[in-house]
Amino acid sequence: MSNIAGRVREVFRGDQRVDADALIARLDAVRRFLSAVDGLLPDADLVPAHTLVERAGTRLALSRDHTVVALAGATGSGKSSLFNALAQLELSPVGVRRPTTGVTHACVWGPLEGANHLLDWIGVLPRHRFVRESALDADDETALHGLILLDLPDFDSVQRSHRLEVDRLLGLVDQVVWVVDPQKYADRVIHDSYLREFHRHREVTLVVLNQADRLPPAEVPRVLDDLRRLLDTDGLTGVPLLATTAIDPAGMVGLRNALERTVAERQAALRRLAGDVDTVVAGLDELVGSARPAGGPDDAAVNGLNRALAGAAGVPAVTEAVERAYRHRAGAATGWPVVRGWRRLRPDPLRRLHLPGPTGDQADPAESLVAATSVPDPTAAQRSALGLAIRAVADRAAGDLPAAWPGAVTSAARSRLGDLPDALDRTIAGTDLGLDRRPVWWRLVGGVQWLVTLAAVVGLGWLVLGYALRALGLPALDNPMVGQVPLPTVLLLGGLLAGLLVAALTRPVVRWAARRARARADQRLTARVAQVGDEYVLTPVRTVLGSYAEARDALRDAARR
Ligand SMILES: Nc1nc2c(ncn2[C@@H]2O[C@H](COP(=O)(O)OP(=O)(O)OP(=O)(O)O)[C@@H](O)[C@H]2O)c(=O)[nH]1
Ligand SMILES: [Mg+2]
Repeated sequence: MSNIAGRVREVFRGDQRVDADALIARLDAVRRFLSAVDGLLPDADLVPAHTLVERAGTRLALSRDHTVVALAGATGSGKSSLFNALAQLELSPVGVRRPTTGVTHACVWGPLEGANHLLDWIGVLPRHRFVRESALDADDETALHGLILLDLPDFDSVQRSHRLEVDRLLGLVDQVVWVVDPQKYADRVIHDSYLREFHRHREVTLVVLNQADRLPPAEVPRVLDDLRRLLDTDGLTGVPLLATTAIDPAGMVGLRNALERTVAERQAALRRLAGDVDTVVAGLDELVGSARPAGGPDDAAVNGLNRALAGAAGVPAVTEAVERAYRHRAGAATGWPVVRGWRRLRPDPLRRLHLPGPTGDQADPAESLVAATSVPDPTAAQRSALGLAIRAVADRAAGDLPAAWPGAVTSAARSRLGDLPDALDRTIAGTDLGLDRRPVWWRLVGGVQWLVTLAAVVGLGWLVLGYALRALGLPALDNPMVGQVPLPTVLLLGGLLAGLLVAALTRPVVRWAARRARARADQRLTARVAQVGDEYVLTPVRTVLGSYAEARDALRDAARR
């Protein structure tokens, strides 16, 4: 058995008082537990806790001045006889035909008005409610004022409806007096199906061996001893055990005194509910256990997730496009002006992915809810890698949580899987890839290229003009000479050669800078994709772990008497 259940004290508390405020705090803790695990644990496992919270709330809101005591037992044990003997009236028919009592009868000591709401809730029909108060014997009965005694049908009945009625009422009453008779006191049904189930309600359990007059007086202590031994085996050590004789007022004194004490203490309802909380907490214990709430998935699992997300988001394709786009744009800015125009005609590799183009125009991440880019869809392998990474995150996060939780953690990790592709796509579209600013050196090199090209054009123009003048028989231009070569020729050839040389020298620099741009983009994209992973996978997982921690704390508070 686990720790929390162990902490619920199993010792018989006898007349230890239950503080109403402490009980309400424990019930609040059960409520907190339920809200923490809502939607995470199977509803079927939570039914007893929900029932407790609802019943306890209602019972405490109804009269606390009344104590509802049920007489329960096998058919013919003498429940109705005891009921009538205590009421000193023939209220519930006693018969020889078995079973006799088919519906619950109630007798209220004191005015009926105050008790009616309680009896409505318990479900005793008005025609089976009786009042034990008359002017003649009012003084004798004051000690029982506030008692609502119920005569239940038989729980071992051939009539299924009787058993259902008994089971329902045993869940609602404040105290149970189990009535057994000398013939059937050792019957397995009463011990296995009922008394054993009540071991957490020992404080509100009383057992009577009725029809004691049918035994030779010397036998009574021996039968009581035998019954006590059976009760010990049932886990009911220490519960009051009395011998009664319904047909003789003297044989009722012990039971009557016990009931008077119960009524005077006004504790039965609280003790009953405290026992209910113990039962519910013990039942929930294995759902929560004592495992420490894990801190979350470890770094290795998170890194694996980020890698898988980056793959599924097409980060490698984008970073490759960034490298090519850098080369493309740098080429267009620094290349030989003669071929620059031709370069510009070729599409920008990032534009092809519908990512920010050469002007650096950023896609607005909130702009659309559908795929924003044309980054290729993840392959089947990437999708399955992502599935495995998410599962690994869930497994590591769940750690050694009790069996009911890993499923909830996995569901949480996968809960937003459907939204991931769009989120990743929007993130990729919204990430500044670092290409929007044109480096100064591009402009410088571009300027030099223009200058040398201009020189070549001037040289060409000069030469063309010289030829034209010569062709028309006009006086030739007086070309200045640079060494042996005329200046226009130097300008033309020098300009062309310088242009090609600058282009050739720039190329390795561009390649190196493009690789850096790719690495920078990779870093940014990976960081943004990790944010998406955090929001869509890790946050839901952490929420479940938080709920586990809350549930565990709440259950610990609920267990505290
Ligand atoms: N001698 C003797 N007979 C008793 C005593 N109590 C009950 N009886 C008799 O036992 C029989 C059954 O009594 P009931 O009170 O009807 O028993 P019950 O437990 O209400 O039975 P169901 O209503 O069928 O569940 C009746 O004939 C009673 O007269 C007792 O203390 N001594
Ligand atoms: Mg009866």
